[in-house]
Amino acid sequence: MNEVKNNTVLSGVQPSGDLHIGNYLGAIKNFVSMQNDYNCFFCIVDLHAITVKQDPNTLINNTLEVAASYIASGINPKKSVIFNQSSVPAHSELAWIFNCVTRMGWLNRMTQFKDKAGKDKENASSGLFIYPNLMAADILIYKATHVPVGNDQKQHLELTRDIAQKFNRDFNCENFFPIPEPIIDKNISRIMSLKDGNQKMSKSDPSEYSRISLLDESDEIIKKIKKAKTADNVMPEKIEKIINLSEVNNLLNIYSGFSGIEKQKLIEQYKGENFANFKSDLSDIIIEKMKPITAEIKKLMQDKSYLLQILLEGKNKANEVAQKTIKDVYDIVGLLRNET
Ligand code: AQP
Repeated sequence: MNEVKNNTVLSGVQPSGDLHIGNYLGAIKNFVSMQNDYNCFFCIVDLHAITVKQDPNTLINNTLEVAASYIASGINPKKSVIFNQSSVPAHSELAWIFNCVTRMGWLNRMTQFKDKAGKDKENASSGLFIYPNLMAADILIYKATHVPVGNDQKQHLELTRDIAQKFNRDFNCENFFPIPEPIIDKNISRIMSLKDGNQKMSKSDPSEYSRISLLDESDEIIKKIKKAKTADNVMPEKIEKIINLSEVNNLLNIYSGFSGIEKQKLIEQYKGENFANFKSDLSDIIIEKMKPITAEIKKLMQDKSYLLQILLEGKNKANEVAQKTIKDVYDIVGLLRNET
């Protein structure tokens, strides 16, 4: 067996709305390349999604849409395990045990809770507060050794490492849980809203014009890029000037993410011009890369029984590993398993 294939990766996407090019460039595109080097578990984290309000009538459809997006983007269900989190109960069982391991002080330091709960902290669900414990369970139930993380998830992965260490120490089971390593790709940029370069592109942003969805057709992409905010004059000559122009910087990141061309080169190409040509070329490159994926997602969404079959196979494979870990955990913690 290939040496690196001894390592396991877990990552997930929330079915909290239509996926966008931020999810694609920041996560899914890279999942595709990881499947050759790691044993990969790609989860659709529906239990995380319900930490904020979801419409029960659309949640299942969104779950299938994430599965379709994974497959259409190139995740191969024969190589990687694709499943939805709630179908493997051991995630929730381990999360409960981690609720009893994690200290309140650790959770109180999590900045994502503060960002997501905002000023109305008293009204946030308790699920949102303990979300990092479930994320730790998602990772450790498969004894994942590596987790791809963007900046926003770094703190949660550090917490996962703390939980693994404390569990191993408290229960005298050195090395039971591996201490997972982050995979941080410096070439991946956070994709920001097309309307505000200081807000991240997000599924739950109420404005459709803030994001390009993986389901958008060419005319919608052209319209959204045309409307995207830029500086009101011309493309600056130097990269240093771009840093303060967050919207221009974001469009350059998107262009670079899809084309593989370095930002510096793009600036040289368009410097001194107004943004019309740049935007038109940017739309072209997004359309070129996304069109086949969009078409495939739509095709797969017409074949729900195929998607359900993939998720069933994924659930069975995931359950096999997760069941073994949870049984060991029950024994380690001293919980009676009254099984025949
Ligand atoms: N704007 C982004 N740029 C780069 N990467 C992004 N990701 C999300 N938004 C961007 C990455 O996509 C993966 C899945 O994210 P998620 O669905 O678990 O949750 P999220 O980060 O909260 O994504 P959204 O789109 O903003 O959803 P909502 O609005 O529901 O909160 C992660 O790897 C994430 O880093």
